[in-house]
Amino acid sequence: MTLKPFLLAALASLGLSQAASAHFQLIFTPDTLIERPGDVPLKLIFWHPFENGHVMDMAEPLEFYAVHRGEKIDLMDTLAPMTFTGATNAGAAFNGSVPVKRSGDYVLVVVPAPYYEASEDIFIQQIAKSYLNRNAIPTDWMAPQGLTTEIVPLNKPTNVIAGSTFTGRVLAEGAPVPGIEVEVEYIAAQPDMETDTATAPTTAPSPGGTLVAVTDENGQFTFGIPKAGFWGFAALGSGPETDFEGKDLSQDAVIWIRAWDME
Ligand SMILES: [Cu+2]
Repeated sequence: MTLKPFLLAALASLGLSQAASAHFQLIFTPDTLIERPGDVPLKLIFWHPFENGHVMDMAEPLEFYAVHRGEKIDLMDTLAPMTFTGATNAGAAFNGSVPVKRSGDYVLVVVPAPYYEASEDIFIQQIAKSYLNRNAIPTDWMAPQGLTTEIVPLNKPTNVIAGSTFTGRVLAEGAPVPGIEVEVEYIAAQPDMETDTATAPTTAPSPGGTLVAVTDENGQFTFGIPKAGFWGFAALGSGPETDFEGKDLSQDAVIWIRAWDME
């Protein structure tokens, strides 16, 4: 959505939610290359971070874990509810953390509870991954994590150069998903780790609406990364589950990558 604030306010006054599109499940921490071993703080937020838009209420996730050197580290015990405040509203979110001790990749995975979107009368479940790395040693990023649906990166997701491209492969139960829409998002307003609020956006969505790529016959898409920062990709309805509690379910796969400027 690229609605102007006055329009958002008008919609809000009608009691409509603004979760129409470009909503993204975040697993956020500002520093993804971990220099010192220790607990790295994480935030789980269901939000529209490109436009600093509507924050949706998250329920407690079904699963939240990291994978390091093929081993699962359960992170559910680290979760604590918090309220995250964006430009237009505040919503239920979670703080958590991951212990990063050894060199290598830490693949972060959240399987949220399905979220009920009243304006569309559907449930949305965005199964999301993001990536941390310590000491530039690659260990896990190339591997699918065996999720119901997921986007497997074909470029190292912790080190994409702005001006290059990112390619991902959308899988459902391990098989490629052709011809599916992938929405593209930028974290223009980074969450402030101390205050649980959105910082001022550094840019805004382009006027043509949501950025979209479509997967080819191998389930792959490519997007040119124009700018350093956090980019997200959401394959809409890529998962095999299509209903929940008698209503339509959009089971989406989300991946977050980190792009850098060449110095
Ligand atoms: Cu939305």
